Amino acid sequence: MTRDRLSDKTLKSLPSNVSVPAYDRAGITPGIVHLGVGAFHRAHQAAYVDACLANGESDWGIIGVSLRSPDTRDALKPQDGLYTLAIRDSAGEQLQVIGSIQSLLVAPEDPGAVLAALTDPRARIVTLTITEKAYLRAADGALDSAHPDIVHDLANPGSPKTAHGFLAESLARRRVAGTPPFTVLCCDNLPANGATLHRLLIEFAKLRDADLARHVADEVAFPSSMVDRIVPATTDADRLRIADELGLEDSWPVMTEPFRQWVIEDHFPAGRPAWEKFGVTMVEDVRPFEDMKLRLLNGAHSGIAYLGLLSGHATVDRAFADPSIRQFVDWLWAEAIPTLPRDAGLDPIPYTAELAVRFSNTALAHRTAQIANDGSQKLPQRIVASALARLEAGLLPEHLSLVVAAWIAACAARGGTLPEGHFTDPLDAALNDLFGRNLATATMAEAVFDLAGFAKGHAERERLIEFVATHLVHFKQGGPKLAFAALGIGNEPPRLTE
Ligand code: CS2
Repeated sequence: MTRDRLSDKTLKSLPSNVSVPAYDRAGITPGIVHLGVGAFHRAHQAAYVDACLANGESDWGIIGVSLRSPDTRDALKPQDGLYTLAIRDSAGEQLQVIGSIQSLLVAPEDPGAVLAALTDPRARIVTLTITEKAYLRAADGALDSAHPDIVHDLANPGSPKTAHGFLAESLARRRVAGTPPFTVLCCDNLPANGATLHRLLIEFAKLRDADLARHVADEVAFPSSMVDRIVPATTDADRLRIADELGLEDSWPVMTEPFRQWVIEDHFPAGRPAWEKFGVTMVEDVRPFEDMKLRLLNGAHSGIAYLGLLSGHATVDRAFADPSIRQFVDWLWAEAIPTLPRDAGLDPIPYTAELAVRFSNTALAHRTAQIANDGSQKLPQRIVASALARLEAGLLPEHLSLVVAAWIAACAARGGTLPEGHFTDPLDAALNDLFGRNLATATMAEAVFDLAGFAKGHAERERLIEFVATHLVHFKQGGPKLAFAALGIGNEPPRLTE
């Protein structure tokens, strides 16, 4: 059956249980340019902005930019940028059509149009969700200035490919035109994400000209933020179900959970929407929130993903229902919690209790393979940082180090017990090369640490590698069962005899 498409024109035909933008979309002007307009942005920042627009703040419409693929633009353009957000848990599904994305651009097709959007004086904030690997950091954390895309952007400033290239060129043009800089709001899961991007962009600008680097350093604001909402990839079954519920076709609805959180450092010299009216926490220092989220939510997520994959679980809820993995996550949290800053008054106990409920959400079917992607980019801030902090404090990181080993074991299992290409990593070529060399386990662990830059230059690096190598031996000899058993997980409790 062919159905009409969701669009401004068909909005009024939606059933009354679907909420729709409660504002005149034609009256909105673009105030935010978002780089990386994927599902996460559409479930999170775009939904918060939608609430601000409905509250009459009409100058914060979003221009969504894809830095790589045209897929999102192709899906949403015929829908006037509209899409359905499906908020799901065991209680059911609540549908909300989001209207905050006014237009969509595809950078590789027309970098000039992206630069035009970024230099428009009405654009006062640039937000980013481009994933960890798109920040193009070398193993030592500095800008990877030898990366071909960076080399390209330095040689062709008027047609960039990277976020760095777009930000630097548009800030340079705004400066020449006398337009105040926009505020750059990083929304990726990186530690001190604003400060990290600021540092990388200064490094990039220095390679162009020292004056621009000074401008970026002194005059552009980069507040850090912590973003949180679980957003599994949309499936064809989701598309069919949503179309049935809407009575209209939506090419790319987004699935998510009821929970959402956004904590932002309040430093927006060019102005900002009144996000705080809609549940956003504006703070001076995001670090305690960010550490808690990266180490407890994302750290556990990565553990569940790799151990889940190695134990045959395709989704987070199923892996988390596995008693060994469940027990492991509790121990992981117990290891990570003492590494968190204590000065902020945050309480990790109710936080982890809530995480346990979120990870058990069976309506999401969040795939372990989705989270497994890009481990080399994710583990430093999720796992390695807390493991090193424990070692420094004279504490053991037995469970944290198991996640690093599980990542290596899962990477090596692709093409064997896991399908080839089941998940990917920017280091895949080099990792596969290592796995093919039949190295002794300890040598291999060391080589992976070198490759990924884990714990580079840290005094406790060797000790951490020893833990990882020991777990790897267990994975090799007896899979996750033996690795768990060595930690006392999943063993039969001792039987009392009369
Ligand atoms: C996940 C995150 O895919 C992943 O690596 O850990 O995307 C996670 O779902 C979000 O950070 C939750 O806010």
